[in-house]
Amino acid sequence: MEFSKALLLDMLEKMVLIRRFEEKVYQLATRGVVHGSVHLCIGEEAASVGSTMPLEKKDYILPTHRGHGQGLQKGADPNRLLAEIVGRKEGLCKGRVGSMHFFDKDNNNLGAQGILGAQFPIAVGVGLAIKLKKMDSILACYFGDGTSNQGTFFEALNFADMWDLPIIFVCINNLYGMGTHYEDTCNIKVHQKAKLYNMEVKTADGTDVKDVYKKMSGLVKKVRKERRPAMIECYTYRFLGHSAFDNRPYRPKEEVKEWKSKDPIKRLEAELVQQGIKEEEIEKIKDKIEEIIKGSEEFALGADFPIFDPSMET
Ligand SMILES: Cc1ncc(C[n+]2csc(CCOP(=O)(O)OP(=O)(O)O)c2C)c(N)n1
Ligand SMILES: [Mg+2]
Repeated sequence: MEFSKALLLDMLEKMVLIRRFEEKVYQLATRGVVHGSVHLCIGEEAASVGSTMPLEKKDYILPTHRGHGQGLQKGADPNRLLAEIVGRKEGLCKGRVGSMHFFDKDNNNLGAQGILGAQFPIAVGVGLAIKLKKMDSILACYFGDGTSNQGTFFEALNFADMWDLPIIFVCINNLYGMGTHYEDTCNIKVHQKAKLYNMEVKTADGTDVKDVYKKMSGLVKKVRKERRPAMIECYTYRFLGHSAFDNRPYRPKEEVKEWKSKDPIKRLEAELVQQGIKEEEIEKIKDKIEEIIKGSEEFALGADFPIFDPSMET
């Protein structure tokens, strides 16, 4: 697959947007401005962008509880997403649900679940609805490595296979479920579980946006045409803790060092420079994102809380 300069720069811009957005959320969370739990995807940007970019607007996603990146890439307005995370009425869901449960109707983002594995029966329902309505859309159902141990995963794989549902199961494998390494929970690799259910399965280097994009694009094309399920497992790493307030003592320093050396943004930047793209061009992208994040912070923190909105009183 050929990657044009324009596409690579677009991928970089999207990844930098997610990184800077998440850093802002982290800063606001540590200042006590974000209420409730918040799960950040810093380090996982290539997996979010590479897997969501090949989808079209008409396609649906069910993101994970760590889903800001997937939501932004599916088209969420950063101003309204940040406003939602800080609980303001200008937020995507009027400030009523916050970080973990936001949905974005305009971009066919059906929202994340706080109960791990609850997205799987929903995915079967959405996939069946797409099929019965004879729509051309497909669904990307995101989940983490830890979530693949839930019984609902196997039920959904079975229904998707039996009923020929157009679902791509997208595993964001960041090695850990909270503080527990995946290998301490299961001897079977996540994608091998899906193989049992007769579907096309791919694995991708989740720190390489091009690899994820290429493999996901192939699956999107196939699932859209053949109306059968598929799965992709993206190997990646979250640089921060499980939630904004986890100091991650359970992770060996060497492991962290190794994965940070594969930082997906630095990796793409290095490749772009090698291809002759000037550093100033990359800096221009970063400056643009800086302005967007500054604007989002002003927008979100300047908005009202829903409780002060008289129109919402009963
Ligand atoms: C049914 C259920 N059990 C436990 C939890 C608590 N919990 C929240 S996130 C999480 C770990 C999820 O790990 P994984 O699926 O790998 O996703 P990641 O957090 O790594 O992105 C756990 C155990 C929950 N929300 N729901
Ligand atoms: Mg995980």
